[in-house]
Amino acid sequence: MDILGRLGAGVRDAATAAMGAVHQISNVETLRVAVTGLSRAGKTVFLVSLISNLLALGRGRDTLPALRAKLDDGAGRSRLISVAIEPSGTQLIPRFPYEENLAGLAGATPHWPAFTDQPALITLIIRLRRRSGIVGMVGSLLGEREIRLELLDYPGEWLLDLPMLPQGFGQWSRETLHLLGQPSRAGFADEFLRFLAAVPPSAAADEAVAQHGFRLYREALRRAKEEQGLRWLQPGRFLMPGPWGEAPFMHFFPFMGPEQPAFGSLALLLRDRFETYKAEMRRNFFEPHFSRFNRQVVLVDVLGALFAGRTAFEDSAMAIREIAASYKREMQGALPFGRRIERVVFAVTKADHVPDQAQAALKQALMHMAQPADAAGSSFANVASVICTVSGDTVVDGIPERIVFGVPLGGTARKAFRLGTIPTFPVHESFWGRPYFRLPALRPPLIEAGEAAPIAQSGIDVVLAELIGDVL
Ligand SMILES: Nc1nc2c(ncn2[C@@H]2O[C@H](COP(=O)(O)OP(=O)(O)O)[C@@H](O)[C@H]2O)c(=O)[nH]1
Ligand SMILES: [Mg+2]
Repeated sequence: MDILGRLGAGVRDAATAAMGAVHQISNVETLRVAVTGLSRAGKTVFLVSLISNLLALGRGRDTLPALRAKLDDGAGRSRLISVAIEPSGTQLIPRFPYEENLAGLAGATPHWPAFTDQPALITLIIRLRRRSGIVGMVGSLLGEREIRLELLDYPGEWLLDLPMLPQGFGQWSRETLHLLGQPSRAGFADEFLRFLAAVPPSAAADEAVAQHGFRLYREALRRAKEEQGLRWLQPGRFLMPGPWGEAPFMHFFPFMGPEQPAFGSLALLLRDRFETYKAEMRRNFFEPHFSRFNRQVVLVDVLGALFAGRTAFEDSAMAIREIAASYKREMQGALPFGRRIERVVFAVTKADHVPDQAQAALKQALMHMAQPADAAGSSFANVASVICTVSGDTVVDGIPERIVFGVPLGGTARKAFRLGTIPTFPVHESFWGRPYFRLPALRPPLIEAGEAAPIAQSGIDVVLAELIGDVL
């Protein structure tokens, strides 16, 4: 922009002379997009499909109409020249294993990507012609543009630590213990709560006690997640340690000690560890992350949460709402991490689990979950990264119903799937009366390996258009 501005002011000769330099400075831009979501939200699958479809677009296969529209040159032709994966070079973060994940999905017995809590990065190089007419001759002098699209996959659980940053140990402990006492969680934390009751507030610092308490507390978090589908579980790194693993400073737990803990007390040790944990998260994750990745995609498994029952849904909604609220604060410049977040797209994943006619209700459910995200710059989309079903009609008890058909994972025969209706919000009491179930894992359709054909998806083009359409 600066360079174009100066050229516009009439420094034409200088422009011609400095063509080489200008080309280098202005023709390569880097866009940094972070893809996040709680575990199993569909991040890995989303990225594989996004890359597959972008590479295909570069070869002239248009499966991304909303994005293609942003690339139009005004005369019906695409300005896109090519899309390629950038060699990793000296990248510090592990590379996102695109080829391996695609090979798994495209195998004779297709399988979904393996679970990982490690962040992974991959960069695409998008080459395109400039818009004609906007900068006219100068534009053609400047030549092609090259956009480096950095794509990062990282666990959304870590964002759950953002609200902890301004809290002191006392406040965090009080709120966390209050939550643990709620009927929805009490059963999972019994052993931890019994342990707590036996530790006097003024107990002396003892490594064995600190470690034991940490393990019991973490076990309560793990059980709440696995057995009840809860997601509002702090600290985020306890269940998703990521590349840093477990270290002594993490061996703390919520604890109500004296206001001013004495030197050498357990309360002081736990408080110091809590503060170190926050400082670590800030230094190793929040600061590098938010100062770099200013465009974010938050994937939400709305259906998984909705059909896991009221407690699981409300807890997931709370987690997503907290994430949305911290993005909003970041966008308004209230978080001290440097560069502002410019765009956030919230997307419901696995939208192929419900028929075409239920898509609007699904999006409403997402918007309800991500309520505080109404700041300018946030948008919402429905995504099926890998379409595993087809919509069709059936008759149940004499009443016609629109449902989806797909193959359950591990099976071969096509089956009808009826998840039931998506409720409107606020959810009517009667909705929660039905039995809970886990979203069935579906078999991915047969996918051609290599570069032959893009993965069949829906909605990825809308996400991309919202996310990067403004700079294409
Ligand atoms: N039917 C369907 N299932 C999906 C889709 N995306 C993800 N899944 C399912 O969700 C699981 C978790 O996805 P994954 O990308 O590994 O989640 P991550 O933990 O957020 O990286 C996969 O193993 C699939 O079973 C989709 O577009 N359609
Ligand atoms: Mg993953």
